[in-house]
Amino acid sequence: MSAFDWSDPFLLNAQLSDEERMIRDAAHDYAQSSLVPRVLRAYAEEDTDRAIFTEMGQRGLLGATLPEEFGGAGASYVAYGLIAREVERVDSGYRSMMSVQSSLVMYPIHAYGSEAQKQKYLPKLASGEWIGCFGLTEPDAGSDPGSMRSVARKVDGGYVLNGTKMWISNSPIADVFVVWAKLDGVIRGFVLDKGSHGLSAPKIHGKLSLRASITGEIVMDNVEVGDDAIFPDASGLKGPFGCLNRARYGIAWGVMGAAEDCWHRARQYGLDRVQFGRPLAQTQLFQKKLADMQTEITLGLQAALRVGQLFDAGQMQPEMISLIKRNNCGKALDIARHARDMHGGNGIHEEYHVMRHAQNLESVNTYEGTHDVHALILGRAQTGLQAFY
Ligand code: TGC
Ligand code: FAD
Repeated sequence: MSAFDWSDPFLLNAQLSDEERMIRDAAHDYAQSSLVPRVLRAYAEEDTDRAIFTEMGQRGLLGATLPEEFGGAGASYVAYGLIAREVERVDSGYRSMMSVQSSLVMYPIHAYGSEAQKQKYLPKLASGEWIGCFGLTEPDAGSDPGSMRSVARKVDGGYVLNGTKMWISNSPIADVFVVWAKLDGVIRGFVLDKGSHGLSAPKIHGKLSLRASITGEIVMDNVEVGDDAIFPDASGLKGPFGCLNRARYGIAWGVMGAAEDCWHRARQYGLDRVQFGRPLAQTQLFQKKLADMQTEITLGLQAALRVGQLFDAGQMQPEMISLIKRNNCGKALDIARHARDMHGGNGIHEEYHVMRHAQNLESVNTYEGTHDVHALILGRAQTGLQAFY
């Protein structure tokens, strides 16, 4: 029997298939060799490098679960989660870029799009040549997307769209815009091309979180599109929610990667830093914090793996994803804040990375359904009573 592995207590690695381990290792190597050297400057200067999309595309990290005929890798949902974990181990913003492209843009085009839409968009999104964004949230419709004001109006040969989307990852550099708007009162999905008359995507400045990932608005001012821009197979809120299920699932894995980075850094710092004549890691309080981190990360990863396996077996239910998205984000944020504290003054410096993770995780705890909104989803599921309004 092998010795206890403090960094993998429940032998997660042994529960993966060879292919999943291979994809995980490819993502790990890419993230460590190409993203780590960039992240401090990108975060400090709020600079999103477009080349990251093509690099990820070359390595099969975009739309990995989609079939190979559309540029995907035909990978399992477990493998997709492992990619998110490795990318977010470096920075949540980089995982954001990857997961918006994969789950919120490529997935709906594949699941709800026409054959022509799939042929036109998916290969270029898979290669990273084109960048996508997903517009659901509006200035007055965040947790309650059903109250959106964006509208589509049917005209001869197409549609005219009006409305404003807010807090949209990737939008200022996007080539492809998946947007949701009401057509005769029913939410429908549209795919718009950059450069369409009346379509703009101003950057949101001044973010103190997710600074390596660009965020903007989407402004639609009488944008005219053809009949071929609507998704034929999505109607109602379950269209966007189908995409969110996938992105939220990836986040549950991703935040555990960020948390692991904080945990490992806190452990090493405690071993290296001597106060009162002994390493900080030799104090009871420090060890208790490390034990809490190890416990929550081990449980969170095991839960994400279980939901991934159910996803791959066709048995995923959205409430399972609410449970792990909520729990893993909350735990990761707590771990990052503790890791910052355990680094003392050094913890506020960029070179120690933990404060950047903590700042990022504030956003991740909020987007894709806030911590409390997922509590209400789970509360509704077990009481049959909806408490949103
Ligand atoms: P509700 O009555 O619950 O549902 C309306 C219709 O949708 C169906 N549905 C789902 N379908 C599939 N998967 C799910 N998870 C689903 N949840 C609901 C439902 O069955 C129903 O279908 P039908 O046929 O009966 O019409 O709708 P509600 O308006 O009461 O919803 C309430 C609530 C709070 C659950 C929901 O609105 C919610 O989840 N709010 C959070 C909003 C959110 O997550 N926004 C995310 C925006 S995208 C983003 O943040 C990207 S960040 C990306 C990054 O950078 O990584
Ligand atoms: P609100 O809904 O106004 O919530 C504010 C507070 O009220 C929260 O604490 C919430 O939990 C609480 N609250 C809300 N309703 C209730 C209730 N019924 N009961 C109790 N408490 C409640 N959206 C996209 O569409 N695409 C994107 O790519 C995207 N990227 C994002 C990137 C970043 C960096 C950020 C910060 C956000 C992004 N979002 C995106 C938007 C994100 O999904 C929303 O911010 C999120 O859904 C919350 O909506 P809100 O900000 O309007 O907050």
